[in-house]
Amino acid sequence: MATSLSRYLVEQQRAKHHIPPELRLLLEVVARACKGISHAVNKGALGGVLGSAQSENVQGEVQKKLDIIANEVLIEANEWGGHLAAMASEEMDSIYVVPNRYPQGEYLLLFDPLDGSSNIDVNVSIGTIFSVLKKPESAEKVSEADFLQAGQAQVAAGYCVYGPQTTLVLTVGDGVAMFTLDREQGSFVLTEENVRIPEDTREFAINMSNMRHWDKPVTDYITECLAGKDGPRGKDFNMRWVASMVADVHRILTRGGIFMYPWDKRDPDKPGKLRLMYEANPMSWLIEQAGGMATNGRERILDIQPTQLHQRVSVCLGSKNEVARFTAMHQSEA
Ligand code: AHM
Ligand code: MG
Repeated sequence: MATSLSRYLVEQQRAKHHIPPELRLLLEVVARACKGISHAVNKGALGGVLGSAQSENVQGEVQKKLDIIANEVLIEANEWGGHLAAMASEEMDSIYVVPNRYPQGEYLLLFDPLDGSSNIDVNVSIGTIFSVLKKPESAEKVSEADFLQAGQAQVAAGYCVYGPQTTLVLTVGDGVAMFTLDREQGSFVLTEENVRIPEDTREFAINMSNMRHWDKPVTDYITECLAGKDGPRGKDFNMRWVASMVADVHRILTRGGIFMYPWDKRDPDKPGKLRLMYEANPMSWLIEQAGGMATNGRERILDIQPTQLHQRVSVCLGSKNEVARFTAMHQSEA
């Protein structure tokens, strides 16, 4: 018989003692919210959810209607359960503290409600990314500072990709599991366990249009890949770029590859495009749990001590040997 997400989580709690009951319930609620978002995404133009919301988020990016809908679905689903103290989102300037009328729990939830916003209106895969932290014990009144924990402190992380199928991918520190949404049953069903990323790959993902702005180690690495069989790598590479991190990471977890969104000279004071706490950290933990590697070119992403909720970071993640090579090329430059 197929294993549902609920059963998988109960096993993680009871038999494996990986998660306490409160975290299990929290993850069930996140999954339920993802089902709701999947439903809205599926309706598309019929649900009147496409297009711009005529507003900007804290990072100055124009919000799409679905960015805001997904954010609301996640907040409304999670605020009353009693498991959370506060939430943080790409779409909110500051943290959302659970209102006084509900009990406050011990966990902090961070999310990018709808990643890959530029793909919403063109019917290409998008997704929700989430990360769960424990509220520090000393904290009485929860504050933004409580969220500033390195990625290695995460107690759960995952994403839900809304593509040809809706797939929820999760880690609680016991490997990576994938669940496919069965729309007839209305539940997520375990379809892949112990996901492993091949250590080698011939497929890279980077936005090549930024090439003239890259730092030398990035240019050197990609130049080697492009030289293919005739170059120092002695093999041909293929390229993919969906422009939805969830979809690119999902491909890498499924068949290997390397994904890069490095710092570049367009905006030299910005450390990168992607956000550390609700994009890079959860994805990096998933990748490491599947045997891959994730760095900012110089250090392990999960070791970075955040100083700001919305801080950005350079990202390189995926098949171990390629990420190691990319990172070594940066280190030899230093
Ligand atoms: P978003 O969270 O506003 O959607 O931005 C993040 C997305 C990633 O999913 C993707 O890897 C990247 O931005 C694509 O950026 P670009 O359009 O510069 O290629
Ligand atoms: Mg995003």
